[in-house]
Amino acid sequence: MKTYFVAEHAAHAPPYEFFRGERVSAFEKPERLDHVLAALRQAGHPLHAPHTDSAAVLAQVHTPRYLHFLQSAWAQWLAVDAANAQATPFPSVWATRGLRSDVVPTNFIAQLGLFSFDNGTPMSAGTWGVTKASADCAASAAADLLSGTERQVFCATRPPGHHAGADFMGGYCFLNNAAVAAQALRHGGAQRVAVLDVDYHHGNGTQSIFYERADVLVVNLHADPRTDYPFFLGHADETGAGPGLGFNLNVPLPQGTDGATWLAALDVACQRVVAHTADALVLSLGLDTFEGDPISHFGLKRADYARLGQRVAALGLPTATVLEGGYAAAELGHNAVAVLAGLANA
Ligand code: OKP
Ligand code: ZN
Repeated sequence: MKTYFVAEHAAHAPPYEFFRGERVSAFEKPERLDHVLAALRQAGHPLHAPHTDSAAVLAQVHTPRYLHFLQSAWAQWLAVDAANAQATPFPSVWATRGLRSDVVPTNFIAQLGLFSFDNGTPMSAGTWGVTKASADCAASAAADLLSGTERQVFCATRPPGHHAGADFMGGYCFLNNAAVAAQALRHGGAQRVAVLDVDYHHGNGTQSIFYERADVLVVNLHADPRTDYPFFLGHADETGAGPGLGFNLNVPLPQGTDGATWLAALDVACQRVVAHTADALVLSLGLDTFEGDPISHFGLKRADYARLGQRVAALGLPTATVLEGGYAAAELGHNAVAVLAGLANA
């Protein structure tokens, strides 16, 4: 399967995050993708640099002020103090209910809070370049599907994207790669697109970007937000709004869900995708449903990932698959390759 990647992905490498108030090593780290790229090479999947600029589609997915913030963030951080080159910025104040989010503060830490919904999305010097190039991978995959050059494309990218909304970052995500692929498909002529998000965590950003649209169906299979991140979106009663009513499906599952139960839920999700009669599919492929994942609580095994690929391939749709989460780094490449094998073998 044709795959896209960003050679300089390790330039996005915030060293730490917070867990229960303590500094811990970042889970979303370059080694994740190093394992994926090694496994892709070993399995003979060709790796390509992106060939399509996502800028026009990014402007349809994200707000101008948020894109400006992301592009200028590291320079602003250095302007606060040149010694910040060796430090990692975190927000400490958020524009929650009753506070104004329409005025962008000049204070950089306040901007971080305005454009974040958590303190779990640190950046580093190379973050903008790597995230923009990752969005270019998503746009390249969509272009290949539109031209008919490929039926299946995989974006081996990090950081993930599905928690990023039109106007905010969160959950290690800055630009929403799946939304870029879906919007690029629509922009390039696909009439109906479906996004299927199988990451352990609900893809709140993707849901919110397309929530009032009927042309992009969003289906999420994820841990119940009552117990799991992102907590404040992803319930079963969220079915879309306005013209998009009926075009969002959430299938929350309890912690401890095993492969058999998960695959049965995947079948429900796939039936909804079939009913959408989509021209193309975007698969948000999080592999943190794995039994060995250090921050998640489902029990999928390697063999379940081949079944996942086979079930999605049976939809018979041109498919852009984008990598989301998955934090058992040493297993991540093997699990990704298992999905690709299933996708290819429908
Ligand atoms: C991103 B993706 C752990 C706190 C939870 C957020 C998890 C983001 C997952 N210290 N951090 O959906 O895999
Ligand atoms: Zn996840």
